[in-house]
Amino acid sequence: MKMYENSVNEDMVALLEKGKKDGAETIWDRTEKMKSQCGFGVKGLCCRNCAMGPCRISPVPGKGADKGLCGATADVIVSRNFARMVAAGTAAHSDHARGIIHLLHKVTPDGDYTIKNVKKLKKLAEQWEIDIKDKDIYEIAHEVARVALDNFGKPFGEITFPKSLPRARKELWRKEKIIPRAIDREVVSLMHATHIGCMADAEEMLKMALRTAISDGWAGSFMGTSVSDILFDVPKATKTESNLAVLEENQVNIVLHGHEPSLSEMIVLAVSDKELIERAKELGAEGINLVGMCCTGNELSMRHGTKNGGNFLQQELAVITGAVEAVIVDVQCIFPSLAELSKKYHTKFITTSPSARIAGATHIEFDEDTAYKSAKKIVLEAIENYKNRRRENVYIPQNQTNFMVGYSVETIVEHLDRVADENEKGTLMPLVKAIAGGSIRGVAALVGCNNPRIKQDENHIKIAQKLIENNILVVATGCSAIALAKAGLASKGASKIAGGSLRNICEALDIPPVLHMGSCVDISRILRLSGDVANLLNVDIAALPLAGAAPEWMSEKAVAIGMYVVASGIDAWLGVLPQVTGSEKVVNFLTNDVEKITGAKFFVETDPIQTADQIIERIEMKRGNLGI
Ligand code: XCC
Ligand code: SF4
Repeated sequence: MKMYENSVNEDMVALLEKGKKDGAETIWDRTEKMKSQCGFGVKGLCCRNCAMGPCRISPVPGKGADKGLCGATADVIVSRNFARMVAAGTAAHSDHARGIIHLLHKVTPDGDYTIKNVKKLKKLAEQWEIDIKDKDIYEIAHEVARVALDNFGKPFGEITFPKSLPRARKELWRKEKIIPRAIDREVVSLMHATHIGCMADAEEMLKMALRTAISDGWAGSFMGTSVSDILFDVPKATKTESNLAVLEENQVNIVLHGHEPSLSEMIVLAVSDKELIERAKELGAEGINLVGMCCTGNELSMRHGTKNGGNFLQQELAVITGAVEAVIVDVQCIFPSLAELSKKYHTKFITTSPSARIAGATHIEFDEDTAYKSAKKIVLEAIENYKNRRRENVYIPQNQTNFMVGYSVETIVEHLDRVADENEKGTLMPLVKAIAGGSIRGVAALVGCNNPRIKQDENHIKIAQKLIENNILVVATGCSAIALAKAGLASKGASKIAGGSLRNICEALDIPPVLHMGSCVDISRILRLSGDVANLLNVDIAALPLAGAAPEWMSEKAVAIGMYVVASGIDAWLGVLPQVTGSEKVVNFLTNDVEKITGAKFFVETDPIQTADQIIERIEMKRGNLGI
């Protein structure tokens, strides 16, 4: 008997079978081998923050140790462990943002990277009160980058927030002393507080974690998205295809996996390079087929309509097709197992980032200063590998799904313009009216990962279906968005299964009922949407009928996201139990008391239908409170 069911997608199950025959090991094999998990770890009760430990607190009161050697209680240990997850998640998103901003800081008109969206650049400059008069756009760009970089480590004051953040929210954070000062500072302070002999008050620990998480959402991620839009342009609605069937039988297949658009934007150019296409043809291929995966896949689909191979749990399956010449990766969510797995096939596993070197991989460092040349070198490595493909061992699934992608806030506004009154053009007012009038009951964000302990994509799909049936508009990012794309829910045709009033709106606006808004860093687009709607109504975000859910989450980034969502006043549903049940105090804070501070809280629900029902109930409650 298998412990865990693998995927809702039959093609993926077929690939797993193939993998078995090939003697390949996948994440599901490792999940089986892991058997039972550590009972202390599951509850967050194991501390190894110093060398007197590890200390494990007995989950059974009155039996075994009730304190660590230093005297830390279960509450202290659990809250510290959770806080460290928030720090790591914030660090990951924000370091990604820093990379993009550094790029903006050195961009030149004749370099490989240029400014693609001057309007967004100028807007950001104005918001930050940078004097742009008589200045060259590259000069403005460099100044914007400076101010952005200050938000990481400025010594005094608070983070410079975008104007989408409602004033009421900011004041609340100030009052509760959870307003972040600078991103790096919050991460460092939080890590400091978790050191032995520091914070030993669970609630205060979690409040610090909230402050750090806010810096992730409203600064790190927000700036990451804004600056990516400036450098690579604001995404527009585009149609594309998803699932591993997008691999091509007779082309060089390159899977690009990871997170940072600085790499993917150059690879996308390089695969259209005449010289490289020529070389692919010399080797007998019809062309070069670039396929995105996970969040890099989302970034590429958003801006270029690049086909998406799949989400987190498909990275090994892509290799198992036997049709992939190279998996090129940068940072985050990359299985180290790809190094060994790719050796079983002809696939080259190419790492490019100094932050994510993987033993056994081919490392070709991506150099931003010679970006195009560097990308060409990496792509050439894939092309040269085409001749090694073992045709007799190739299996490419046949089922692919069309979906729509590219719903930046700017693009949503463009669609709303179709029904807007003359004086409301260019604003979110039509959306506000649809929500107030009740034809859209609310907006729910589905985000986050896959997790092998859940049948791949099942929770994402079931929740989204039920929500749109009940006239709740779904916005999605990350691996959740890919799950919904593969299930056909991010296509315009999906409005057929939406409730009547939502269907009418989708048809009038020419949008699907599930809006793919990008990568995980692009959750900042959802924050912006929420803040802008709140500002139009002159209320705080917490008053709005909004919800967030991470039904199959696994990463520390997802923990940081959950915390900033709740800190922003939006309830967050988790489909996987976080490692906190060893402390009643921590559980109670996250699922209860935090609401008194931020106006929102966590719900933990593993059943997708129950999750959807709870979301609907809370959204209706918020509508009632608003009197709409
Ligand atoms: Fe990673 Fe962003 Fe999770 Fe997917 S959703 S598994 S974090 S790629 Ni962000
Ligand atoms: Fe044990 Fe305290 Fe050290 Fe943690 S910090 S390992 S609880 S002694």
